[in-house]
Amino acid sequence: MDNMFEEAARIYRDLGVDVEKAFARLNRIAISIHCWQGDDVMGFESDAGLDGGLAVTGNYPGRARNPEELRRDLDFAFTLIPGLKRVNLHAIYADSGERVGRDELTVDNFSGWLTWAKHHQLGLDFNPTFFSHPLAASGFTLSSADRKVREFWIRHGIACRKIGEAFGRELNNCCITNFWIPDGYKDVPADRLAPRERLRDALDEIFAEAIDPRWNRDAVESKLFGIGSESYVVGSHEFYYGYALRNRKLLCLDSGHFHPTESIADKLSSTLLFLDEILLHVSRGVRWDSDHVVILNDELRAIAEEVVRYDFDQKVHFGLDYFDASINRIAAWVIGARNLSRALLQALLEVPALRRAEAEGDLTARLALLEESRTLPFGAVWSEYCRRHDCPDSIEWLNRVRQYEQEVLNERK
Ligand code: RNT
Ligand code: ZN
Repeated sequence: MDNMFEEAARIYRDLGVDVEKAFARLNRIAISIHCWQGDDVMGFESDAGLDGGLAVTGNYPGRARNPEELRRDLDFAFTLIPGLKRVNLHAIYADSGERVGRDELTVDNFSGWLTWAKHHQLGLDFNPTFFSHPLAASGFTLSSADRKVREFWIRHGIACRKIGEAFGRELNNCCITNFWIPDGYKDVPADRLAPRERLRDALDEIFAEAIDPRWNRDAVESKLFGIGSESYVVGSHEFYYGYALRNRKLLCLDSGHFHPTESIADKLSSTLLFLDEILLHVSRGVRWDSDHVVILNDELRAIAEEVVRYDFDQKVHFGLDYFDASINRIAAWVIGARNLSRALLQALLEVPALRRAEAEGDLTARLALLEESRTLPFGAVWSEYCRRHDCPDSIEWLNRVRQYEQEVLNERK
């Protein structure tokens, strides 16, 4: 412990904040790291490009090309990210067993990941992949008017829940299986209802079998629009909020999937009055892109504050979801994950006087305290948290990434 930390802890203590308690609580909040930042959402299934309205721009060298490289990169990134981590996989990252169609995947196709996760004591989360596939080329999957197409994707959804269940059971750590589909229209639809009815019915089929919630829980993710689905997205927010409520699913809120000034932080205190749990895809929208690397901005801080203030730690699951190929991909993981962790720690250090002022109706003091607390010695506390997790406590981490880039990434030609 250095003097700066001790002094900082004293300053917080005088304001009624227990730094050790904040550390202990942060240690229990897991961040699910999205494997797809490591390879530009390519997966290992085929060389076909990414679609579904998702686009990764940039051609920074060193993309992971196979499971071994991806896991090695994750292993390395994890040494630079303090705190509890999980790993979020997509169905296109199958790494073992016989090559089968997506509708026939089983946990055997993920045994490499499972062995790795066991070895590192990591929880796994999962996602069916409803894009980058010939049967998604029409732009419609679960809501397709073509029964054959729909049924293929229903089988895929069912297969993925079983994989999630097996992950949960094998790792003794509940897997969250998240459903996002790209379905929508570029231009003004003449029928908004029928695709939504088909999607509802398809989801009902996928979720028909009850799975022990100790091992797998399902989440559904909405989106406002995508590239090529600017006018209409079947799985809108209202659609999935309604679906999740009625069917007791997790609602997945992606911070890039709403109107630019709309905050998902504000949605937690409403939706969690009625839903049991929420999955967050922590991301950053910039104009038409929903997936920029997460920075420590007001939105991120607000999300963390809302979770921490009402003790939603067990009800809200944190996952990252962004992809950037214009900078070092490992640095992108590290920057986003450290920022989420930082935002959580900041929220945990909120001075109690802030809420007290509001409760007493002193809105002047509320604003004054809010602004004064921005310059409290947070940096020293964050550094200490990193040190306790054997992580670099400063920009030093970037030197390690540079070295890894030279020794490992630049060899991938
Ligand atoms: C797409 C959704 C979805 C994907 C991942 C790859 O807009 O955010 O979560 O980013 O499944
Ligand atoms: Zn998402």
